[in-house]
Amino acid sequence: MSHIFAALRAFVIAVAASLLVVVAGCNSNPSADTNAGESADTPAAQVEETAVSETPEPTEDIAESQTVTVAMTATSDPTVEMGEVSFSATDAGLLIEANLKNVPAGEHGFHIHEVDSCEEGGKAAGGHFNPDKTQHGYLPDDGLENAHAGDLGNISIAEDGMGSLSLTLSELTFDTQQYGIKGRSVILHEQKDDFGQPTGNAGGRIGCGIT
Ligand SMILES: [Cu+2]
Ligand SMILES: [Zn+2]
Repeated sequence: MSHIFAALRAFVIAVAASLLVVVAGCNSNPSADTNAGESADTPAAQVEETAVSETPEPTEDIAESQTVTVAMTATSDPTVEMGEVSFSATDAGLLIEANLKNVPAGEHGFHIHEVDSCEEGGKAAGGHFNPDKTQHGYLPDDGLENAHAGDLGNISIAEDGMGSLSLTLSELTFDTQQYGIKGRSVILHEQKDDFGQPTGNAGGRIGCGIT
């Protein structure tokens, strides 16, 4: 009789142990939580299709399906919308398309700055995104050797306050790698970038968006 009891007891323990393994397995499934954290990192960015860089896979693999759109607002009053800037990975590189509005007519310096903040009238965005500590220039012409990675030149705004720009840059990616511009800011300046040193003499920061 005690043998049967002992066998039964062993069986119950075995079943209980395997149930614990199953429960622990369910609780440790991290995918839902990880995704929620990912989007919480980028409150101002609207990620249209997922696949942001969790793994060190080549960017090309996530490229074609991904577009991120960043809202631009006035640094003097964040309730004033200044249009948007979208980032799409293509075979030729990162496509940056800006469609701005409510901006004074003329040429305005347009850069990626280092820090993901629009506070303090845009000053909290820090300096130009410059991973290689090079001089200021115009990335499409000067390349990473002679321009900051964030040097996107100027955007031309018409009398109606609107302007657009489209650049494809093979040097840049939208992630947090060396030339990745995720987790940074897009700054629209008060004045024209004249490509002088150290930062183009473009004056104050009138528009800002967080990547
Ligand atoms: Cu700038
Ligand atoms: Zn620069």
